[in-house]
Amino acid sequence: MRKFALFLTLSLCLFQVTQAGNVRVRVQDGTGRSLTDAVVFLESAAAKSLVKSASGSEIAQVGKQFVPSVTVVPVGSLVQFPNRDTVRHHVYSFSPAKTFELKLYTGTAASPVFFDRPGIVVLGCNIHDHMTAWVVVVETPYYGKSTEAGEVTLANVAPGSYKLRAWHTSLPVGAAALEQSLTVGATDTAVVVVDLKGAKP
Ligand SMILES: [Cu+2]
Repeated sequence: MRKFALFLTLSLCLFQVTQAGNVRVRVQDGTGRSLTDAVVFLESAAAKSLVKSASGSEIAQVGKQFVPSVTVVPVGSLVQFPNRDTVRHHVYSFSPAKTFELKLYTGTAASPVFFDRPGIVVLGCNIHDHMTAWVVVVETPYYGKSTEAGEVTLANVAPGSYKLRAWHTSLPVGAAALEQSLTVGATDTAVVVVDLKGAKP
């Protein structure tokens, strides 16, 4: 009986390991230069049903800057906006995906902001015009942000057909994430180069 149970467990592990692929993406501009902090994600109906909200993200205000400047969260996530400066900030967004404001405050804002719709949310500060940051809200568990080398690895992706989408802050204001189709196999690693024409490193 015990042997049987062990066998079952092992088979299940094996099943999980083999039924997922990895997607390695390199994001570059139209001339081949790497794009850092590009947001890359995979969309499909199946991916949408696997979304799990997250609550660990924060966008701090440090030295009159938002840190980090680009955040990607799954839909339904809460984000904290702690102020680590001694000056006050007034964080706001007029974006359709999330309109909100956190009035003049120092220290940790009273409550986190709930990002309940997919899209690109542009943040500003009413007091410091130069402060800007972005929250990309995605309907998928498969997402990431590119490194300095322009690389993102999306691990353990269920096999299937997806829309691979990519977005960078240097795209024209209001631009949606670019998309291309991608099929992910059960065990392989897909290597994709995304050319974000019009973006700048
Ligand atoms: Cu400010």
